[in-house]
Amino acid sequence: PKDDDGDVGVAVQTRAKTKRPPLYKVLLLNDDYTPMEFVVHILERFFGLNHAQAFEIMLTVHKKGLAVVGVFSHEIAETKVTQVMDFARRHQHPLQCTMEKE
Ligand code: NFA
Repeated sequence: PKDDDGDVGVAVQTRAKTKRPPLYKVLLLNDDYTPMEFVVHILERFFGLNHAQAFEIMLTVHKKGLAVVGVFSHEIAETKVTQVMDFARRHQHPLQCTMEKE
């Protein structure tokens, strides 16, 4: 014998999950040949760092082998990597820049 359980059956709209787009770390890698001043220039020019910040990150890359120089959307990260790689190649320096999902 069924009985009323008290559920009046109102359907509630569940909120669609708004996923934030993934972010990407842009990494700069050390090498033995690219001049320190050139790396500092790149960090100022393409990553909007002041001279002191740029010098500090350059030294971190030099000492640790790599450093994160910024975190961006996929499209912006890709643009930064391309800008750095093109600029380094044009000046015949072996500097490497890559990106990875955060
Ligand atoms: N290791 C390079 C040098 O001694 C400097 C460098 C720093 C290169 C950061 C690449 C990235 N000239």
